[in-house]
Amino acid sequence: MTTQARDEIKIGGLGASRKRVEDNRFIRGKGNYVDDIVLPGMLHMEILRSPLAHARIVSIDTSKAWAIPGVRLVLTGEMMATRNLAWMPTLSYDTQAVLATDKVRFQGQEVACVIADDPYIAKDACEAIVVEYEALPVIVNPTQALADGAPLIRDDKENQHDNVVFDWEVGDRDGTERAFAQADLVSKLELHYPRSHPSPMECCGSIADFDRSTSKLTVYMTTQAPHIIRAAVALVAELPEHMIRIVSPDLGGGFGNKVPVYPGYVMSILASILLERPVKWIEDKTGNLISTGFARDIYLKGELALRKDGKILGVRMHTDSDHGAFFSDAQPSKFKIGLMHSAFSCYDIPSAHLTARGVYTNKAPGGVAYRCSFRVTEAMYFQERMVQAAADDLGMDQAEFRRRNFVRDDDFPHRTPFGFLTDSGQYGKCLQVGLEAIGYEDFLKQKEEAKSRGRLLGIGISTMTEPLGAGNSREYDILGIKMFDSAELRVHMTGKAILRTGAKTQGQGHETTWAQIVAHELGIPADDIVVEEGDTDTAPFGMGTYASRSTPVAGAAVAMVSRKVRAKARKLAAHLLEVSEEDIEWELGRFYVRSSPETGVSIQDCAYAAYSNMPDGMEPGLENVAYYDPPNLTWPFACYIATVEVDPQTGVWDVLRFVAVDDCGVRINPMVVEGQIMGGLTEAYAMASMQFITFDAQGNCIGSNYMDYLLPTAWETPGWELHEVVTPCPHHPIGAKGIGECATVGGPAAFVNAVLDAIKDTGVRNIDMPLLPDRVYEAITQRHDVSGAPPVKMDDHD
Ligand code: MCN
Ligand code: CUN
Repeated sequence: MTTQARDEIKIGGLGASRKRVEDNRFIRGKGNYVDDIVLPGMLHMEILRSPLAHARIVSIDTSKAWAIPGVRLVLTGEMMATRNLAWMPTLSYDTQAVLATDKVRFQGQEVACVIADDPYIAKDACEAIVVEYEALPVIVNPTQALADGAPLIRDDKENQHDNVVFDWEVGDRDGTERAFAQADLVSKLELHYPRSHPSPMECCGSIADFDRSTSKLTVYMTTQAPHIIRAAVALVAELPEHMIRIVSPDLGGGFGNKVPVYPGYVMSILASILLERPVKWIEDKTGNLISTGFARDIYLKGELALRKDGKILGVRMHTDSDHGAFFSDAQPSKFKIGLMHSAFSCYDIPSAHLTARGVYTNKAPGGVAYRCSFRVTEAMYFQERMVQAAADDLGMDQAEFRRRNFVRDDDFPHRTPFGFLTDSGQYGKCLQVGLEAIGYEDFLKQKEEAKSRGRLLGIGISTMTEPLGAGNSREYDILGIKMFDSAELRVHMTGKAILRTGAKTQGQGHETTWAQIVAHELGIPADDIVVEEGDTDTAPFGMGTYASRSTPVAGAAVAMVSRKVRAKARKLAAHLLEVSEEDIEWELGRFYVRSSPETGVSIQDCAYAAYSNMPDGMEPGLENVAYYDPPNLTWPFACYIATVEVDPQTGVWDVLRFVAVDDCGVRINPMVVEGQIMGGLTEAYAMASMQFITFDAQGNCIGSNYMDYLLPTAWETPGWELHEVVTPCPHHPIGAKGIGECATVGGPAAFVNAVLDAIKDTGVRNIDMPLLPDRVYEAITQRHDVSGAPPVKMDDHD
């Protein structure tokens, strides 16, 4: 029989490198970002921030600000307190000041805000506010935070008598101890993963619009999780949930920065309620860089118990994480240090133990994810740095060492040393593809040969599997709200459709790729499907987009809702073809009679029938909604290999080649996936080579602008050579795994391992990121490890 099925690639289905439909408006300058939205009668809000990192507020005099013509409202912490809004809950069961009342606890903290007729008046009025501070001793790292007699940062909290946020542990302490007792060799490493900032091009902002006549509050805002915000506003501000509409329009990147709830959002909402006018707040770049969503800033200590033949017997890890003044990590409730314990998941290790301690410091709240599924970036960096150090300590080839310890292809499902369940992968194959692509053996020869002429070449490998796609509602929740997601599909009479999900694209291309899943399931051309996300009045409930959870969770819901619609279409087809449903077969885009394959109807015919010719008793219309609770996380795998040359005279290093082998299961849109990988690798390169955000001893943030905090441009970014392996996810309806963060997670270790490999003869075990030339030069010439821990090169570490 000749099939009449639609050609899947032609209709933009699974596997089509369809051009991104959202780019039609972006490249024409027709995007609709929060700052593009102008409402009648709109006022503007600006924030006054603290210049000091730790100080008692003696007084705030706002009289001069009020006197400026055009000023409508000046808010201080004291006024917020009368509404019980001076403090707000964080996503990690802590509290965070909306506007400071008693003390300021980091430089850049919100102290007051002004709402005025235009942003310039508001800014001038902020400068007219006089705040008297009494400076307090400042804490900028865990050592200082934990020292005897350290000043108490969170004296606002009852029962908080030190600067410890949490003490947490996971794994098998006794079993791990036994493993270490049996070891031939113990390999140790200590390092600091520096603070970094997601720094999307678009900063944060909101427009709150409270309408007294309808009691409806509409907020346009930069958020990756609009439904969570709606729930937070309902619960914290005690407004009725059905009267709150959160709209997240086009986002100019998120990268994790737009997950938390920021004081600016809250203040614009209160101001709009008080003034009954729309109030717009748009953060500037420095405000964004010094006060919002930092990531990392964690000290890691690790040990691997090794057998002479290269087998890893056990792993021990300790982390000290710097959370800044408020513990506002966005992460599943159960896990204090995110999914740090996903470390070593791709290796077959009998036992592992992790202790984690979090501390408060006088820095902006840190620890939100930046392109990492809750601390996974730190976990994998640490893992791959330790693996390389261990291979060196054993005198074993680093590729061979990994191969010996990988979980084997036939060993799934596999329980990881910390208790996760991984379900699929071809780790050895990915590594092999990578080694062949880079020409491993040849490079090793070339390296030896170069060495004889005084040139330093190095090769660094990073292999990892990471948990993407929270959740499964049994184990994952945020503030008690279970982690699942949803999709709603409405097929119109002519076979065109609209799809809405609970996720929210920030640049990942959901408008393009979700339509491809529907095309795959229903045979409706992707161009006939419009995708909408981010409006809580229309989108079904979802937990939003982060942790690369959209494809694993919302994407699965898209497949499932399409299948529900197909099931109904089948009934319509049976009716149209006048046969019973059991006699009907499906091929892409078409139902036909099994005994007579030429006799069939298209999905579009069924759609029309749903509105014009449904069988007696059938509910009209062709639409449905699906809520999807994934059985497990998805576990993509990646192998990244960098080759570098280090200049011993200057410490400058160049990337010679970079090979990436990614296995994210079935790829919905290969071009979009490659875009995700290239962008992620560029961010990885930035962290490894140049990005530097730190604090001096007074808590001044160094890196508060793009002159100090560097973003790589096309000029300095290496070329990426991409390869793929496909191991379908066994539980995802279309076999896809997440990809959005893999390259940022796995990339940094490849660069750092390569530079350390190049200077291996110095005996240096670690240089902290970023590997600035002066640090590399210091390592080469002084032959010691180089720490980048802030405050850098100051003698106040004690
Ligand atoms: N995709 C695919 N096939 C797969 C997996 C994914 O075609 N097997 C496609 C998806 O359809 C989607 C994109 O790749 O269009 C990313 O999918 P996914 O891995 O599900 O990640 P999310 O959509 O959940 O995006 C979140 C992730 C995170 S957490 C950060 S941080 C990040 C990232 O995506 N922020 C980004 N990539 C970003 N890319 C841009 N441009 N901007 C950001 O802010
Ligand atoms: Cu981890 S940053 Mo992304 O999860 O939004």
